[in-house]
Amino acid sequence: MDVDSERVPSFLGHTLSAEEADGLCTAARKALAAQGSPARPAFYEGLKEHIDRIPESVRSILNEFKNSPSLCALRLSGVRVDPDACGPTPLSWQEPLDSGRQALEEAQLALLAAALGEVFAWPTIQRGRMVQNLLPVESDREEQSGHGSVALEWHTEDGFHPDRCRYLALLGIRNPDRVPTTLGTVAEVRLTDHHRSVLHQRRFLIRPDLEHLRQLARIAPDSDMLRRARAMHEAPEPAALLFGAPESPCLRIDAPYTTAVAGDDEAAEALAAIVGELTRVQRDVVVGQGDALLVDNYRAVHGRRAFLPRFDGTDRWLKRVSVAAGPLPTAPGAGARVLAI
Ligand SMILES: O=C(O)CCC(=O)C(=O)O
Ligand SMILES: [Fe+2]
Repeated sequence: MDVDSERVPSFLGHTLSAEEADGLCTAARKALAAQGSPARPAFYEGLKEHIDRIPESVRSILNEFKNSPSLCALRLSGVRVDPDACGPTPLSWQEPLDSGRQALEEAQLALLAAALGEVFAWPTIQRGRMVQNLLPVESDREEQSGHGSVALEWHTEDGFHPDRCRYLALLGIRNPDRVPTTLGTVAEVRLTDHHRSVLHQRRFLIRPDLEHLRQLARIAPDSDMLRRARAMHEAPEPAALLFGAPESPCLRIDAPYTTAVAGDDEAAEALAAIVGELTRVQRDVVVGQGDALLVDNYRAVHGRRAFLPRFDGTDRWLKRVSVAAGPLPTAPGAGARVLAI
């Protein structure tokens, strides 16, 4: 798909004018000077005056997306990204990425994301860094994660968790082979009334993806969080896959980790139907250098095509931020933006 300047019901694309791009970049520069690194939670406290510096025309597109009853993704192209200044693509996310070389790019993404809601992170993903790095890691080639290079099956981000993000924001630093992100939206699936009604009932299990469990076992082996995450894995609470208004429902599903409750054949059939439909309507969106892709994680699932990584510093590299639509579930104060699993 090419969403540039094209208006279809579910997707909106806009290429920033030079003036808009400069305006966003200037706002980000000022935010950086005042708020410190966008990798840290403190950046996002008292950010409103900086969000208000995003050019009015861009803020109005962000608001259109946020308030729309049907849009599931917005791509803003032409964000000022300087891949040379950012440096070579790191070979792993553990590499020290806090040199500030990508701070301006991260701050632009952070401002766009913060215009949609509250930015947060998980302690189990890249040690709670607020802006994560998506890049292929050699030892993770086969993983179903942002570090793999096999096809990443479509999923709701953190679909297993009640506090999953409402929006996912990506920014392309480089993507030389134009490897697409995939998107599918609930608005486009065709289902029978019977399947729809089954999907609205708590007859499905969505288990946490293993990255959370792996990281928790490493960073907090004796924690309540690990016990909770294991319980979510071993005995997940049945959940509905469709929720909200029946005529325009929202969706939560994670293809590799979702099953029907044991013995519920009707639920298994409805699950197969929606999986098939989401695959049918799935489309490719390239997040290239300077493209920001904002995904409504309640309306769309996403994934990534397989690709051949090079591991030579020139690989695909995206930045990612998670956003809650409303107030965060944690009490305000230090640490509130790193949610408990
Ligand atoms: O690499 C991509 O395009 C998407 C990766 C992904 O699923 C994510 O960032 O949550
Ligand atoms: Fe994802």
